[in-house]
Amino acid sequence: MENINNIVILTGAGISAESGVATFRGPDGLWEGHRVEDVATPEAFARDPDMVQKFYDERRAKLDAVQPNPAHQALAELDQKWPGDLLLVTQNVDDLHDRAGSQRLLHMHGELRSAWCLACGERSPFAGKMALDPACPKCDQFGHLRPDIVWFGEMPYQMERIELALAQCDLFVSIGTSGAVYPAAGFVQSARHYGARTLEMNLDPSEGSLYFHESRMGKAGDLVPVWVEDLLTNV
Ligand code: BV8
Repeated sequence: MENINNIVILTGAGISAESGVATFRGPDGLWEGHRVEDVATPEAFARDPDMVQKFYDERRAKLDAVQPNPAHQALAELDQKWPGDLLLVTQNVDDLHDRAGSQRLLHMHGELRSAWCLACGERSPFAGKMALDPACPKCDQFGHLRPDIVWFGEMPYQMERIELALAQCDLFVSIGTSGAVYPAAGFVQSARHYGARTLEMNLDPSEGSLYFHESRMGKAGDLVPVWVEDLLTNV
């Protein structure tokens, strides 16, 4: 790929599927047996905080049983070796990119291993069960912690940094996402608007496939290491 300097990579649940993390649009369309609006909205948290806390406590606990896969590892290698600008934007709240070693990484929808205290406003690394109403690691007040997760209707994190990177990238790559949720689903159109080349790697065609210059269908664990090796060969 000729004169590619700045790269933006967007990942979704599909990149963690081979690690055993459930994707969203399961066959029943439910999120692990829950309606999205019952667990991933500020209204749901106000209505039934205990159920929402338990939903995220379960997903947080499952992280201990999963490992980064070759797709996560290949992106971490690219992060270490790519001389140009690179930003890995993930919609995933799991910590598999982090554990694979990716540094130029941004969790636009938050992280399961982080707590947000609504009393002092601080965010802190968090392990364990938030349903037990633990104290805030920063202000020691009890019962004010919420999952540090971007719910529907809430503004994703670091949108300015993402939009700046999209405006300056030569290559936009989307991996393992259905393109169903905005503003992430609109990034490919923004990147194209600024003249970037766009590549999709996904198991199935996504809602945004028509916007990509190239779509490679298959498993991320197979496609991503080959793509990274090819890119680094030409560095
Ligand atoms: C907002 C955290 C104001 C929670 C999440 C415009 C049009 C229509 C609607 C909207 C719009 N703008 C805003 C909206 C509303 C809403 C939205 O998009 N609704 C949808 C449902 C229509 N968006 C919002 O509310 C957003 N906030 O808009 O604020 C604003 C306005 C302007 C600018 C900024 C802000 C906030 C959305 C974030 C919600 N939180 N996650 C949690 O995790 O519990 S979203 C969550 O769902 C994920 O993070 C992800 O974003 C999405 C799931 O999608 P995917 O990750 O793609 O997963 P999915 O299962 O769908 O697909 C998996 C794919 O992988 C499939 O394609 C499959 O083929 C593939 N695959 C499977 N296995 C593999 C594989 N690929 C490769 N290899 C494999 N092995």
